[in-house]
Amino acid sequence: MGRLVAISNRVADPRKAAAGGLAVALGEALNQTGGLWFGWSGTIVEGGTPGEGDLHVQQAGAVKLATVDLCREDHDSYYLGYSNNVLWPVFHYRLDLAQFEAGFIGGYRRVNQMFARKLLPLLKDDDVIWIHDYHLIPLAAELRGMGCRQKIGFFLHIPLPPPLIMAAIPQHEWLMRSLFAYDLVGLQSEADVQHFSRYVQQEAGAEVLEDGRHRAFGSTVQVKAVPIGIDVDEFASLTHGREAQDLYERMREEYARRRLLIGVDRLDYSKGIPHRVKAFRDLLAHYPENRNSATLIQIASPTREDVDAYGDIRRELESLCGAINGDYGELDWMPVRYIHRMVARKRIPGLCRAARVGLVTPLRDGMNLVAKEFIAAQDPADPGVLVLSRFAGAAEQMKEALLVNPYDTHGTAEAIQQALQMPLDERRRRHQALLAGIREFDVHWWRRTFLQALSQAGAD
Ligand code: GDG
Repeated sequence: MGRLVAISNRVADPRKAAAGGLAVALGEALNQTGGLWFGWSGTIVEGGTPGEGDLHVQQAGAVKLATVDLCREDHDSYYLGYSNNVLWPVFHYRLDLAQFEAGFIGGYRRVNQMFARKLLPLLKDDDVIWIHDYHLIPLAAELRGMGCRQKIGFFLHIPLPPPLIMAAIPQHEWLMRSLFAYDLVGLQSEADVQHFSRYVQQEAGAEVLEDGRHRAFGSTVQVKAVPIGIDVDEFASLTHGREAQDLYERMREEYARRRLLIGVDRLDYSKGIPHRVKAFRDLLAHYPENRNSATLIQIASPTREDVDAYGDIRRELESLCGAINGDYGELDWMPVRYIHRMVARKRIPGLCRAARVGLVTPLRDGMNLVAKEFIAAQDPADPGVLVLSRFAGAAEQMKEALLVNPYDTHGTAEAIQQALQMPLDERRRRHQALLAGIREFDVHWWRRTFLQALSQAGAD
């Protein structure tokens, strides 16, 4: 196989820790193979020219990083506007939060065109190009228009919604047609593949061929569920690192008489954090034996703070946590510890391992890597229990978790109670099955499976 060229909105030095599922997974994949990683530099140039940006190239171990600056206007329309105020909410089924401003689409197309222009001279004939996520859906079409003939694959890290939700986006047909410029489109779940298939059949009269191939708009694309995984060994080894161990021991000591529940998320409305906190309040209300005992530590790391909806959820969460602590707290016990800061990656496994219950209850999520990290961090002899939303992509694979509907506050509280009461042998049995699953379908499986399918796509 030729060199791997990965393209995503943000690029991170794969030798350093990153927050956010895509950066973590791609960094791990590229670290293995080497190659080129292309994307936005993170720099916003005030007063720059739309559609223009300086290119920076640097070597980071085996990986060459090529990044482009964005001017303020492009950043605001491409990134804040179309990507995060249109595609992110709609793809997470939140039409109520979408802002369909006419000016956004121009910036989105302009930046995708600029990325194609900047990337093209860096490409070699036998490169395999792997484009990631919703910011860059039309990038292959732009590259093809400039004469690029290499294999191009796309992986969508977020859910692909059902046709009638997709159809709310004014440019939905253009977006979906853009996917036909790829040889392979990878999605997180079978449910997402069905949504794609239904959309293209209903809206574009697509013909469904073998192996997930779909023919429409005069071309054929293969669409396949390739659920993303984590590097289980790396995460498990972090668990035994000094930072994780120190934290684990401190937590164990501090919560010796109490039971710890943990949530680790970016503070995003898709993650269902307020719903989770309400379920925890319901637990305290209906199962009083947990008062003065069960403690929820919720890490909600800051993200996209310049998008309005994120300020709203922060305020909602702060007032909810304050109210619960006020209503139920004791002089020596705070029911909820809410931390709105990024926690060092090396410490997260220690926190997960000290917890009796992991709460991963998004309202909608492409996959959710935290669910898998929680399982990887557990002590197999005395593991914690995962309470997982049925609306996370991970639920298709992680059937031995306690699956919940996060909109059902009392139902979620009951599942938490079941997790807190679960006998050791059942905890072990569930953990063993979950661990075997995340080991088999780890991040290396994901990369291999996607790239193998890409190398074969369109070959016949
Ligand atoms: C997208 C999709 C899909 C979180 N807080 C901190 C921190 N994290 C790390 C976690 C985990 C990652 O960030 C989050 O991954 P998720 O998968 O939960 O979610 P998204 O960022 O929304 O990622 C998602 C993913 O792409 C991959 O395809 O699973 O569905 O939405 O690794 O541990 N890391 C550190 N400090 C924190 O405070 N260091």
